[in-house]
Amino acid sequence: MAGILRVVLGDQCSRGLAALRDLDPARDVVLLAEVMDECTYVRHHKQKIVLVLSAMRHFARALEARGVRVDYIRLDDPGNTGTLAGEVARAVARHAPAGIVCTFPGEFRVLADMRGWEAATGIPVEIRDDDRFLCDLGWFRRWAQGKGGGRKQLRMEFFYREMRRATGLLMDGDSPEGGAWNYDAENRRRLEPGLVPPAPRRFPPDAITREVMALVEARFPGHFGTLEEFAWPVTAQQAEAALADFIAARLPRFGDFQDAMATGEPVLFHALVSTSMNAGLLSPRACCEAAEAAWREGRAPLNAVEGFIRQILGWREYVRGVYWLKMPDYAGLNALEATRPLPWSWWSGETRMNCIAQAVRQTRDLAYAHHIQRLMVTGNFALLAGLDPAQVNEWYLTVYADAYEWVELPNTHGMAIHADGGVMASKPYAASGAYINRMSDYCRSCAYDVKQSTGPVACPFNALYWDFIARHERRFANNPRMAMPQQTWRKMDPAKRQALQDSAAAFLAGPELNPAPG
Ligand code: FAD
Ligand code: DLZ
Ligand code: SF4
Repeated sequence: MAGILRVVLGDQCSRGLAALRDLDPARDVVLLAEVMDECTYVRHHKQKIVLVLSAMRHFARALEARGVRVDYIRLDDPGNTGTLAGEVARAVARHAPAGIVCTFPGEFRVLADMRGWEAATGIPVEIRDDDRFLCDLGWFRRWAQGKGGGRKQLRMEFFYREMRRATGLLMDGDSPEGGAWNYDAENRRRLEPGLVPPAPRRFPPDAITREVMALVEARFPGHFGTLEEFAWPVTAQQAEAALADFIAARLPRFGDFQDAMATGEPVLFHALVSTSMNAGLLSPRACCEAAEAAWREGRAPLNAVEGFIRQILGWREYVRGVYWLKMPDYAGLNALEATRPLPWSWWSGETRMNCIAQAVRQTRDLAYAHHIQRLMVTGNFALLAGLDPAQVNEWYLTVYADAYEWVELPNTHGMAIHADGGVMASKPYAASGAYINRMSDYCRSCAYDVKQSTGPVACPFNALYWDFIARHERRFANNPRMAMPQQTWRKMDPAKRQALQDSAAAFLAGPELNPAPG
């Protein structure tokens, strides 16, 4: 062939992918390989495997329809080596290319593998920057280092403002539209009774997806999750339709109810675009531009549009920057010395804590939970109960259809459980049951009483919260953002403090924390 072998990974199903640019259809071959290693490096939720393999199969078809030669390896093809490196080596033997071109991957593990391909095959390997993101990693590194040679703490809010300036999104010259950078203060409403969020558009499985579903049920029967409700976009066209549905139906109220949680409402006014963006089916810029256009045309208010753009232009880019800046050491940090094993209820959904049960069951059925469920329900519980960061990270990487390490790890390890000691957030997002009660209706049908702090029926979050403050008193002594709860704790009656710590200890030793079934 003596053309180029262009390797495309499962989360790189993007028409404008760097590795596909300058493709010569007469000489080049695109390799897409379904491999066991990528399906099992964590025991992914069944919906995530279906989503990725189906997206790959659809993408291959779309390339072929444009006259591109695709070498597509199916999971059950005879001779499949089960690894990306193995499939690249086999493809080199088949096609004898002059070179290999690929795109910077989303996980450190895969980058390390890719860097070995040249030595393994004897063919030059070019790893191109992944320019599907709005922030270049080199730019982020320079920003993080700071102009004066070292910023003490990275802060998303400052990064976000730079990104607004750099992209011109929601800008009026040099100033932010509306006069403020951030309208979060307006975005904290609880779902009002009688307000029913519009049902999001679903994308029922076509023949290709159904074939992958059968494969996944047969090959990964023990993986977490169900497939019955699979309705994720698996093509760029579907992903664009999902975005359009969000912009028209849910964006106008996205801001108001961004932090709300409600029984039987897994999506509320959220966008459901992370799976598509992360798999490469939808561009982050297109999401931001569609939201901005809705505001300019009077179809959505500024607090909603700014909030949505901040999540993508700010948080999504920021966590990727932090991941590549801090890896590989980042994953091993355990600043709060947490060691407790993950409770079995995080797999079974069988717990008397209604908020956790809601989050886990919907995660099992949809491979989705929205941000506040991930952060303030399961994340907060993991933080307060001192769950082992490695197990918590693996759980989040396993159970969500949008989970790839570059985005999952900083959110879990940093934002939710503070295992990174404050790289991502200046204080831990620790909260008692009162927060969950304020933002949801979960407590109304819970076996525990959110108003009680001690005793067997007290909401576990309450005693755990104070126990967390007490346990880490010394660590956060100089953190001004933790001064208030620490003062309250110190001023508390010693008998009350003891009762709270006894309650927390009893709960932590009880059946809810059982790490095994039964
Ligand atoms: P919306 O709420 O509608 O937000 C719009 C978009 O903004 C999202 O699609 C997403 O691309 C982006 N976004 C919002 N918040 C974040 C954030 N903190 N980091 C990165 N992007 C963000 N997101 C993932 O894509 N993959 C993950 O594996 C993941 N793991 C998480 C783990 C924890 C503990 C927490 C607290 C958050 C995690 N997030 C993750 C971020 C966020 O929860 C999801 O992006 C969001 O819930 C996806 O649903 P949506 O598309 O409906 O988002
Ligand atoms: C997530 C995933 C899965 C389940 N399967 C494959 C696969 O069979 N082949 C492939 O190329 N990619 C797959 N992926 C996506 C990769 O895991 C992803 O590219 C890396 O985690 C880097 O983000
Ligand atoms: Fe969760 Fe506590 Fe409310 Fe129950 S009472 S739903 S455990 S916050």
